[in-house]
Amino acid sequence: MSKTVLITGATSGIGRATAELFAKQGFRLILCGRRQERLDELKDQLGKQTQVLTLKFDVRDREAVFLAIESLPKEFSQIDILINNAGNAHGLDPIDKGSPDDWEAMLDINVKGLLYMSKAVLPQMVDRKSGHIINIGSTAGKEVYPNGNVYCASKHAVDAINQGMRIDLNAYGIRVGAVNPGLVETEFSDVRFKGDTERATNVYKGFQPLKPEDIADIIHFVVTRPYHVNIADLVVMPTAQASSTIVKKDL
Ligand code: NDP
Ligand code: 8X3
Repeated sequence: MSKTVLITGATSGIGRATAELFAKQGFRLILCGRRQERLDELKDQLGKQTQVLTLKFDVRDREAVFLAIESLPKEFSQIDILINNAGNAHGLDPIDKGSPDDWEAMLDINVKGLLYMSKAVLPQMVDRKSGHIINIGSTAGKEVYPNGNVYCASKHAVDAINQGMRIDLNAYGIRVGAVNPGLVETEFSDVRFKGDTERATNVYKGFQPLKPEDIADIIHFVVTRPYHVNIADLVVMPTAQASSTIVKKDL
C-alpha cells in the first residue's frame, strides 16, 4: 500500500517540487496551502499520477488546522509522513527598524504553524507507533546573519523543536528529522521583499543557487531510507555558498 504524505506549503517552491516528485513515485498526497487556484492546478496535474487531496487553510489559524485534519476522508486519514514546509521570511531589516507585523507573521507561520500541524497529526502517529516528520528548517536556523534577526529566530526555533520532537517521540518509534537548506531559488525572496522583483532576483544573481527540485530529491532520499535509518538533521547549501554571508558570486 502506498504511503500518505501531507505537505504544507505545497503551492510553491520546495513544497511544490516535493509534491511533483512524490506524485511520480506513487505516494498518496495531501497538499496544503492558501492559494486555491494553485491547489486546483496541482490536483489536476498530479491527480493523473496518484491520489491527491488538497486542503486550503492558513497554518496560523489553529482551529482551521485541526478542522482540516479532522475532515480527512478515510482513504487519506492515515498520515504516514508529515512534511512541515510552509513558511517564509517577511522583511530583511535591522532589529530597530523591523516591522512587528513581519515578526508576528514569521513566528506565527514558521513556528506556531509548524506546532499546530504537528499537534493535529501526531495523535494518530503515536497511536500507531509509526510515522515520519520532516521539518524544513534553514541555514538561518544554524547561524544568524545581518538583518535576519527574527527569521533566524524562527528557524532556530524549528531546530529546537525538531530536536525536542525527536526526543519526545523516541518512545513511539516515530522518525523526526530536519532538512536545512541554504539559498534556494523559489518565491521566498519575492515574499521576503514584498513583491520587489528586482531585489528578489538579485539574491540569486551571479551564482548557481539550489533549485527546489534539489531539496525535493533530498526529502525523497530521507523518507525512503530503511526504517532503522533516521536522517536527523541535514544541512545543504549551493556549492557557491559557504555560510549565510559568504557566497562566491561572479557579477
Ligand atoms: P515559497 O515562497 O516558494 O513557498 C512557501 C510556501 O509556504 C507556499 O506554498 C505558501 O503557500 C506556504 N505558506 C506560506 N505562508 C503560509 C501560511 N500562513 N499558511 C499556509 N501556507 C503558507 O518558499 P520556499 O519553497 O523557499 O519555502 C519553503 C520552506 O523552505 C519555508 O519554510 C522556508 O523558510 C524554507 N527555506 C527556504 C529557503 C530558500 O532559500 N528558498 C532556504 C531554507 C529554508 P500559500 O501562499 O499558497 O499559502
Ligand atoms: C532561507 C535561506 O539565507 O535567505 O532560509 O535565510 S536565507
